[in-house]
Amino acid sequence: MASDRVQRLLEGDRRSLTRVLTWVENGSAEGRESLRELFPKSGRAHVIGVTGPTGSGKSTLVGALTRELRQRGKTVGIVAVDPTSPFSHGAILGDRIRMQDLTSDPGVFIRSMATRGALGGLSAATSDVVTVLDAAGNDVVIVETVGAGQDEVEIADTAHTTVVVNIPGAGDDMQALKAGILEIADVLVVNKADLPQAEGVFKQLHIYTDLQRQAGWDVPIIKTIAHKDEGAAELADVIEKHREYLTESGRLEEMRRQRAHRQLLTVTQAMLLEGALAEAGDFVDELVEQIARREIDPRTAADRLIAAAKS
Ligand SMILES: Nc1nc2c(ncn2[C@@H]2O[C@H](COP(=O)(O)OP(=O)(O)O)[C@@H](O)[C@H]2O)c(=O)[nH]1
Ligand SMILES: [Mg+2]
Repeated sequence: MASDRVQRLLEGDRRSLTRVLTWVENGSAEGRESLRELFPKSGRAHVIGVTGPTGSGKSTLVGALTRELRQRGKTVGIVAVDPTSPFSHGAILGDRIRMQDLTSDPGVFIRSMATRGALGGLSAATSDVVTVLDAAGNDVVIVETVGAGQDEVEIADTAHTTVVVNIPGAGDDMQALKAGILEIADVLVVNKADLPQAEGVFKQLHIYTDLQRQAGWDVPIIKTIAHKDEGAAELADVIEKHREYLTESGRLEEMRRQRAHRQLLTVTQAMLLEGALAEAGDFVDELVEQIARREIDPRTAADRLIAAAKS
């Protein structure tokens, strides 16, 4: 039963948390039921998105940040939406050893997400997983996404604080800028600051942020050496400052309402579509044929599909 599991999850049972997350990721009936019960208990966690190119050290940095937050007494949930994440597999030995102190810590919960199969797309599934980890009582939820395509922009819709990780010497220092992901950054990180070209990236990012000032918040640029935990404390400090800024400026409230609005519309859209398709059967194929043959326009076809669902 979903509610028994939810009850145990709320009491801190990790196996129940794992089970509920699987339900939620699969979009099952138990998952929906659990989310209904858990949603009112969510909204306390500070959600941090960490994005940037593959290999920039996001997972390593998330590990370093988590260790720092643990020292500050915070509990941490981690969602890795990166199939190559050392949180799931493929870690080189050194990384794996460093991950172990996290995986054995009862104040840390790590979830790797499958990148396929979720109804409503990955971002919807991610935001549900965040809701569950939040309701489970984690003070902070960190979401790691690969900087490829839409994911990193969508993560900015789920996170309160978006951290964009840059690295020196990736062929083109301003790769990230081109991909447009600097625009979503609340905090910029130059990781691998032990490499000689780091200073150049740092300077370029300063020029960029001088041009792109956000009202009320100056995007800080932090140098880190993630595999040595260097810069993690400074990163935790600016994230905390950003959280304070969001709260005090009223931005957080505004964000909550914008997101509630977006969630309502997204879910309504998905449900209407589901409803329209549930009864339609071959009628969909028929309409597709008619549109393809230019016998009817898509809007008329949609009208008929909706009418058929209602009757
Ligand atoms: N030199 C150097 N290597 C790093 C640093 N941070 C991470 N790495 C290494 O970069 C590689 C990719 O790291 P990973 O965290 O998996 O990157 P992700 O793909 O962005 O999650 C690993 O071998 C890390 O050990 C750093 O600050 N300096
Ligand atoms: Mg990773």
